[in-house]
Amino acid sequence: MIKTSQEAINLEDKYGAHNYHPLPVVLSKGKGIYVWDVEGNKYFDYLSAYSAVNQGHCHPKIIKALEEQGRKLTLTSRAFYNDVLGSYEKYITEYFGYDKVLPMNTGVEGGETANKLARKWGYEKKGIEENKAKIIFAHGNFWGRTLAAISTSDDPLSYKGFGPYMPGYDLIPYNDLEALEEKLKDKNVCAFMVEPIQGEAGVVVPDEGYLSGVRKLCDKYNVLFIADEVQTGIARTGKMLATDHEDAKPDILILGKALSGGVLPVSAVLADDEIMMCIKPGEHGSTYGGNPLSCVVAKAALEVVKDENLEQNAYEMGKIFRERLEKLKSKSKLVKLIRGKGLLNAMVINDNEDSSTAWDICISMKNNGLIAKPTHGNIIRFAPPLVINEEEIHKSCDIIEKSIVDH
Ligand code: IF1
Repeated sequence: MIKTSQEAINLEDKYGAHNYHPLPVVLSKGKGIYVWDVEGNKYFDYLSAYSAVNQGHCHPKIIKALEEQGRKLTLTSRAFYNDVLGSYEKYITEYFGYDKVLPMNTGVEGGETANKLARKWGYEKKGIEENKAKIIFAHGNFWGRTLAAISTSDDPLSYKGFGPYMPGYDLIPYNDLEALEEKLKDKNVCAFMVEPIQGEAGVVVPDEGYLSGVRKLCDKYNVLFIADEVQTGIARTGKMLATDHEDAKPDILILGKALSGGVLPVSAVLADDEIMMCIKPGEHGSTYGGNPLSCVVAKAALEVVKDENLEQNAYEMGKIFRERLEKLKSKSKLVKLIRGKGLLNAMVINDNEDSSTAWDICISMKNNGLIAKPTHGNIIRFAPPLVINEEEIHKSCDIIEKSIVDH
């Protein structure tokens, strides 16, 4: 049994690969918007496991689904039918308005699945010559850690030392419709895959009209619009999907993270038959994808989002949160910029990506009872669970303010 935080840190340090550099806090309990460390200190969780815990930690309805199904049947593989997959598929396709869903586990597998679907569609429907299909991405994209995902990355931290890279990808600037149109003229392009708000890049919000512009250009050139809503989806930005803010329904929608409310790795790729039926039995899959446990958990997690009106709450609380941070910005020289939508927000601290200021502020915030994570050395992401209320927003903003003003 772990008795102190230091004990747990020492174990991870000695026996775990050093592929992360966590904030020095060891969590042992979570409920709603709060987490507790081994010593019993309570924190506002302003990371929400990178937006996986939109419904709040250990949501009773989701945990109930987990427990009940866990006693009944957890995994069959897709070699056999199971009695919950079909009703989950009906539920999620109606929920998001697509003909079909392909269930996977992690977000990056969702991205891989979308890439494979787009290539297959490119060959079968668009008539691209075998092995010539291209998929366009934006600079600053992040969609996971597999070899395909790092092959589209322009962040050396992600790709350097892991080559050779997957061919068939091309990059353009984010938020640039002209550059996109130039690329889409190439007949070998089958898809443009993009995050509606770039998460890892530091919560980069494109101009209004960008997403609907992407939709129009993809229509014009017969190219699939793939939206990576792994981080932005499921009410995080104040709409069910970030693409719902505009007239920009993607051809292929990728969901992950909060699809299970932080309980299990559950991802999903949604598309209409014209695209989804391009993949035939045996051509794609996963041992755990579509397992009964994940299906009931995901259904419960989606129900919670509707039952508790998390879209509306994220929208309203996000507004109050940004107003508070804007006030703080006018008081503090450290804060350069506040940006975001709904409850996916970021604060840019200074212009120096190599500085330790954001890290130091995160340490102060932790000491004052709120945990968040710096990204790129000079940006702090703020993404609490969407069940947060107004009083709690103000309390947590007091902590953020104190930590920055004291700095
Ligand atoms: C890590 C950031 C978040 C994602 C989008 C797909 C995936 C992700 C838009 C892949 C994953 C992660 C993974 C996590 C850090 C993280 C992250 F810091 F890099 F920027 F969320 F904000 N599409 N995002 O953001 O999903 O396979 O991980 O389930 O440490 O890699 P996954």
